[in-house]
Amino acid sequence: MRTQVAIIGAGPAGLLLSHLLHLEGIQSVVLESRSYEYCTTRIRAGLMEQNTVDLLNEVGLADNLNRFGLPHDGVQFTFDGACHRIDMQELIGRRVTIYAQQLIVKDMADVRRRDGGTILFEAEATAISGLDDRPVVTFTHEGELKTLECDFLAGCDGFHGISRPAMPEAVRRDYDRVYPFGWLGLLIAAVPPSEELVYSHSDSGFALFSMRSEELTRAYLQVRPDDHLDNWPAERIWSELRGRLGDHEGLKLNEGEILQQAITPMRSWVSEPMQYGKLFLAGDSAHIVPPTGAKGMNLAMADICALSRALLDHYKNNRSGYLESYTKTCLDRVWRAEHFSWWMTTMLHPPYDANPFDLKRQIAELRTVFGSDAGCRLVAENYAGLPVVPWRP
Ligand code: RFL
Ligand code: PHB
Repeated sequence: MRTQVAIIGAGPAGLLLSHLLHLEGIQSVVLESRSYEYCTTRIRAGLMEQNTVDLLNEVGLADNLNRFGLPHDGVQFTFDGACHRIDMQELIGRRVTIYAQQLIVKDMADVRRRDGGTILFEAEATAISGLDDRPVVTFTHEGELKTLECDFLAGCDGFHGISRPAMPEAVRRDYDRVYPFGWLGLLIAAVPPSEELVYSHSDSGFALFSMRSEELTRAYLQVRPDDHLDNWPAERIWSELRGRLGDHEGLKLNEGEILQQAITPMRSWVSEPMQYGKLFLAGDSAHIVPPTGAKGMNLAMADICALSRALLDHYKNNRSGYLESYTKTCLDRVWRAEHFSWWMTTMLHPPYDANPFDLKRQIAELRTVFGSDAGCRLVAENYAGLPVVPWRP
């Protein structure tokens, strides 16, 4: 097989790239190790920045997002017995939207299939060669070993993919921080405590109350990094959710069946550079953020805008400047999101070895930020999303 751009991974990054290239007449093939069913039902992110929503509208991917997405003008933070609301709409004229990652993945995969795009599910890339000149990907599909030749290779294969390790060790540098806590993610058949997201700091740990619909709560509890689901029987989950949300007017914890639960570790991690020869990394294959800032999926799509602009400028205008500056364009924005996600995480999670001074200091920081217009604006600007480069040259 041969194509112009080979894409490994049918997550938000890979599928968006394939669609944008198609809009401008550039061919691609997407290789995805998992099945269509797995990719379109796996529960992960849920919050989209305004930029992401605007982009998906601009490129014809937002029909379901506009019908079923839940736009939020504000977001709430509880700590020290009080609830603070940040009105993003009022402060900066922007907002965020709740729409599940597996649904936007399904929407994008379905649009690619409708448009005759090639996405090979259950096709695992096993080796990469020729990155300096003519890349070749070896993959297994329908029981056979096959090869895909291309002009460019987009490594959209997430943190555990094969693209990043295919770069020579000597050119790469990793920046890493592992946090001393994880998140227990819960999907609950109950009306969410509030119409907006609530981030709750408490002495017994952080909790986040999000949603997937008006009847479906998505909640997260700070847990120890090596914690196990066996340690979290339903009574403990409910008592921690109730305790950490606290008593606030207008916020009501509703109980319901716990439909799904899983523990995720938290880390910050960046690999630099994001390109080598004809290989370009995008999304989680190049960087990871802790979920507290809700940035991962949004960063993946922002990288793709830079990559699509660079590839289109090469194919349409025979120019290479955007390809050469790809890493810098992405990482300038990525590092700011890394900082915001780290900041939200360290500000909102009491460490397990915190002494009374640490807790008082943390509450003072929360009061400094949320008690100030400038602080609220800073949070709003970063939470609703920093500017993204245009996806076309
Ligand atoms: P993905 O989604 O991991 O997709 C990579 C795809 O590559 C495939 N793959 C391969 N295919 C072929 N051959 C191989 N050798 C392959 N190796 C891997 C994989 O099967 C997979 O389908 O990466 P992408 O596209 O970069 O997207 C990144 C996002 O998925 C991720 O950043 C977000 O889910 C992070 N995240 C959140 N991001 C947000 O923007 N807002 C949120 O609210 C948010 N909440 C979250 C999150 C992540 C979470 N977890 C589970 C880590 C909440 C949680 C709990
Ligand atoms: C989610 O709804 O899954 C979600 C929302 C905000 C976050 C993290 C996850 O910061």
